[in-house]
Amino acid sequence: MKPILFTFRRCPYAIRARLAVKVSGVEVEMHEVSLRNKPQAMLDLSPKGTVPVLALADGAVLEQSLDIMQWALAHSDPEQWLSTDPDTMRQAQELIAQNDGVFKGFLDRYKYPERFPEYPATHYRAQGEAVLAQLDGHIAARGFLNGNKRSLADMAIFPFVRQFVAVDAEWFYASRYQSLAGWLDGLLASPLFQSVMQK
Ligand SMILES: N[C@@H](CCC(=O)N[C@@H](CS)C(=O)NCC(=O)O)C(=O)O
Repeated sequence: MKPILFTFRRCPYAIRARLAVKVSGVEVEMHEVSLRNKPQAMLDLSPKGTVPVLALADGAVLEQSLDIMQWALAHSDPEQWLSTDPDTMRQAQELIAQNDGVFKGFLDRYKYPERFPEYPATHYRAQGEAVLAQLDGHIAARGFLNGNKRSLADMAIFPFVRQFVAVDAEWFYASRYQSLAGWLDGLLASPLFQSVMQK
């Protein structure tokens, strides 16, 4: 029996999991779910009710996108998204923690300012922009977030930058974050991303 990946096409956490699964070549069965009507089979395996969830043949369940990435790359990591250098991996983990923590918070507020009426959307955009500026600096210096080729940090983070940009693409592409824009465009145009977004 193949592992089952419960996923939602547009979810950035699910996208990062699908990217790692795809690059690894591990075969899984994809189950696209409706977040409004989550399948009972998924909730039985993972009551917290978020995607992605990976159900393995031995009964183990992975309920965090980063764990699914690690699981897939442990099977096969043909592009060496994981580095053998501890400093590089630590830096990747810091960037991802910042993304999943503060940046995701700013992203939610910028995307749904009506839910956070204390400030206008531009306030939340400015908060997120500080993170964009940092990422832009890394990419300007190295080519990618954590080195000179795409690796774990890029693949875990760009689905979230994609969402941030989508709120006001005109603003983003007119901004001074041109290294970040080139990085994002390259990853969005990649056959790997295209393949995991197919309907
Ligand atoms: N920490 C989790 C977060 C996953 C998450 O929050 N996914 C969202 C969709 S992008 C979700 O399933 N939310 C539940 C809902 O909308 O009902 C992970 O890394 O997998």
